[in-house]
Amino acid sequence: MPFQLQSSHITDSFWSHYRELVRTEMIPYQWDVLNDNADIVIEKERNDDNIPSEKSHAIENFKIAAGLKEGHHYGWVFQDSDVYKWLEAVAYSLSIHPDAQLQELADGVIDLIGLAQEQDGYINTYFSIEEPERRFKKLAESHELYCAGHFIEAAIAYYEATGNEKARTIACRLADCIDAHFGKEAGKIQGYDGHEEIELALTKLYTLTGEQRYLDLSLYFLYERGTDPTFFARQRAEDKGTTAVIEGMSHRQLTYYQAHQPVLEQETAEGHAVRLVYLCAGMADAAYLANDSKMLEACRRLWSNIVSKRMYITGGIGSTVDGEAFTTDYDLPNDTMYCETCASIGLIFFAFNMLKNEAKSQYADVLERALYNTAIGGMALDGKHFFYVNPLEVRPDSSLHDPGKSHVKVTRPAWFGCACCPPNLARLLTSLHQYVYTIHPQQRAVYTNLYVTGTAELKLDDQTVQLEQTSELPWEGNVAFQVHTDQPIDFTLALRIPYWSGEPVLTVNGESVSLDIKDGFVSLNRTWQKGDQLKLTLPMEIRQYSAHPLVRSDWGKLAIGRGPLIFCAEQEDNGANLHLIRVYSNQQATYRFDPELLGGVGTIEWQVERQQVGAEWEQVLYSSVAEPTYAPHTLKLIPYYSWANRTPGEMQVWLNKA
Ligand code: FUB
Ligand code: ZN
Repeated sequence: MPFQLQSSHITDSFWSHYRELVRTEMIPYQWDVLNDNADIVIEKERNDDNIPSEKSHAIENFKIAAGLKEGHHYGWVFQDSDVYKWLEAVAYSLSIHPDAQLQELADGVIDLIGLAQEQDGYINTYFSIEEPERRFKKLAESHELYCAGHFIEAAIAYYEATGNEKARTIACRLADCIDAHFGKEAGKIQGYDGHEEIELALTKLYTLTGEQRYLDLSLYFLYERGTDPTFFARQRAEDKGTTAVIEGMSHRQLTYYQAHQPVLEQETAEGHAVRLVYLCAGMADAAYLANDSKMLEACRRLWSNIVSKRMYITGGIGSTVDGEAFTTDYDLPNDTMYCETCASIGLIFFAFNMLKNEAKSQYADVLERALYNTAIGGMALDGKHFFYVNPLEVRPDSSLHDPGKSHVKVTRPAWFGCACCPPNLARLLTSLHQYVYTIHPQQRAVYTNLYVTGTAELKLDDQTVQLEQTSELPWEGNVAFQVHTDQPIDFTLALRIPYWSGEPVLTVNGESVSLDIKDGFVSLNRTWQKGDQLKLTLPMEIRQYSAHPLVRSDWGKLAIGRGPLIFCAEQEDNGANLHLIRVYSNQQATYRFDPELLGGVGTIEWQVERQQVGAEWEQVLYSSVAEPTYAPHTLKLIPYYSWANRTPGEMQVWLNKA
């Protein structure tokens, strides 16, 4: 019984603004950066002499690999992926907003990549230019399949947006090359890339082409991972290269690569956070496509460990800079954490692929949390400055003087030596329409994951139904739907009741409906008529959140949220030394939308207290006699995503409780 989501469009003012920013600012800006034409300072993501940060050189690398120019590769071994993610963002943007000039430019990039592709389908500018003999010989570091995965994703998006056959052909030839070299069969490499990505790209390629071997190859990589603990070590021992592919990686434990155990046995989220969530996104999609219940169970286990023990309230993940990694349960330091933008984007991919498997609102809740807080917090309001690391607490002086905090930036740099995050944001924002709904055809149900104004076309049997959604999120919780159908039609429209909502109210054609909430969704199974109208009110209250008592960094503190947004205090509004502020949880806070501030944001004001630092502390570091004194203070909070867009200063999400 056909039941498909044919298309989804966003017209929402909050999100259209971001998508326009990508189209008008980020895409042209990033193109300039990739071509070394932007007059910017590229920053190292942390103090580390090995980080190549003079220029991007990413397009130049392709020109050299294609034989159009002479020279050497510059940048990280995975520099190609910056171009691929940009291209993917262009693809989605073209599907929203056709632009012949941009398409011509992107067609040219596809041609260039085609020229850089080797006879057997292989593409990687570093290995093609510098060390062809080392191809696939140092997979722990080489990122060859990671880059391939990013190209495949970009090519699929570009083919779908523009019909460019060449993109699809290059992608299939690349996947075929990988298929020819990896697998269980004798003579093939029995191993996998140190950085997951190819797995989730191959499931997408299978979905596009229907070629079973692409799904099989994805499953091969997933199941092979962690089965032979000697694989990376053997490759390292056999490697004849005289230089490291990436300096300083040889000491990494297998957990860093999620290669310490077969994935079905992994109980906790370990290692490099982006790798883990890309792995999980691939596992969840493969589980869905192959109907693999064991794989799904493994996804559920890892999901549960992340969201119940290792995720920040902002949807950030990765507690340490060392290995950009998870640490242990409840270890969530606010000022030394990593919370890489890409990691939250990967968490969104994981959440969405879980929603394909099972309609449980917890996945959409986390997707929304990561999206509205860490993901968009990863970029400045101008679309041209980015965070790699997203702290929940900063003190500019410490970032400057403490080498252990060199990764915790106080302002967003224009670009990074390792520029994985900025184009990742561009592709996420331009593809956001894909995350709004999921379809469960067996149930004839469409599930609403996100409340975003826009339309969706559903194909039901031979009929097309248009779902028109109007939403006031993230500022107010008023949502409405109108069903446009020529004929009456049966299907289920399921609506998520978010964790942050007060008592929800639902009416259909003005009549109130009792809410039977299952797995966080209310399902309306009925015969829909032309013009049926539905109104959902999700009261947005100011919420005070506490962390699990074992999260030491948050003990005795609370964080404020309203709707999907987490709020924070900035020095600009509250003065320096934010740690001196203490809040009374029984004190009323007030919410107000300020159209003039930071492009228009909700603000929260709260009467609190601030400890005074008097003369008794002059030249005194410790005292057994000084009694703290407090003065009233009006605390002003802004949405976390909008921090660091004014004068650089302190910021704090978790506030001390009185
Ligand atoms: O290794 C490729 C990308 O660079 C990772 O996903 C990011 O964490 C950064 O290390
Ligand atoms: Zn990144």
